[in-house]
Amino acid sequence: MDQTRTAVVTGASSGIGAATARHLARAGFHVFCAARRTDRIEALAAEIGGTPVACDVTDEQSVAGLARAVGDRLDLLVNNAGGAFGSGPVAEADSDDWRRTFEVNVIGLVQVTRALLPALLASGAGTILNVGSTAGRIAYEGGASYTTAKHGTQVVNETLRLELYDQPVRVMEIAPGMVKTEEFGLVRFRGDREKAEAVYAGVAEPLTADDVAETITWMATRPPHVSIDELVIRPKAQAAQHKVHRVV
Ligand code: 8X3
Repeated sequence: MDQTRTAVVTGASSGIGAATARHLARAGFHVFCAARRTDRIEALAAEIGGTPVACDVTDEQSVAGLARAVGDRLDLLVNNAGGAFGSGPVAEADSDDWRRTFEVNVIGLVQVTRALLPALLASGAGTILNVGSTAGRIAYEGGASYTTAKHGTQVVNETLRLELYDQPVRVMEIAPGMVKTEEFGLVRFRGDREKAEAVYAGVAEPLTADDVAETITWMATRPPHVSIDELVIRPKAQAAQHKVHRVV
């Protein structure tokens, strides 16, 4: 019997997702690298000996294709696909931005979880690891579509843990704070690099995607009876969302 542990990482084309795929592969997992951008996941999968799967988590048919590619058994699902779209105040809420943010951070996560749950159960000791955010713990100005959606991610996480309490699948969440990745800020600020960079201005060491990926891998490799229910990870410079040590 093939004992290689398998993992699915959504949003594997960049940032935390790509770094997590690399770290999990190093830890011995065969990783299904799922994302929309096929060129990126093909290159990543070739690099780590994984399997690329073109998948848009917001599209049910596409998610069904991911479940088919994975097959009957899966050890670990990292629901990483997410993002913030737009940064306007509630008074100027762009409904399309809000829908898009909910689609990927909440509905997409639910769709992937639902589709892969049978395979996770079949493993006998499955893990669902959702990538939330400190934005799912607090509110801040100009971020409500994202903070609201990430609160949703956190509630899905808690609900799943209750619903699966007697099943062989544990449910965990990592909630990162300030992580500097190539795309997150650019997407949020619609390509405005200056605004995206300003978030990290003067912060000596924001977290990197590797910092988060290494922690995800640690969480996922605890013995099956251990559940790291929620883990908040921030750079030391970010004592709280609004309290960031900057040297300018
Ligand atoms: C991203 C963290 O601080 O931009 O998930 O809300 S923050």
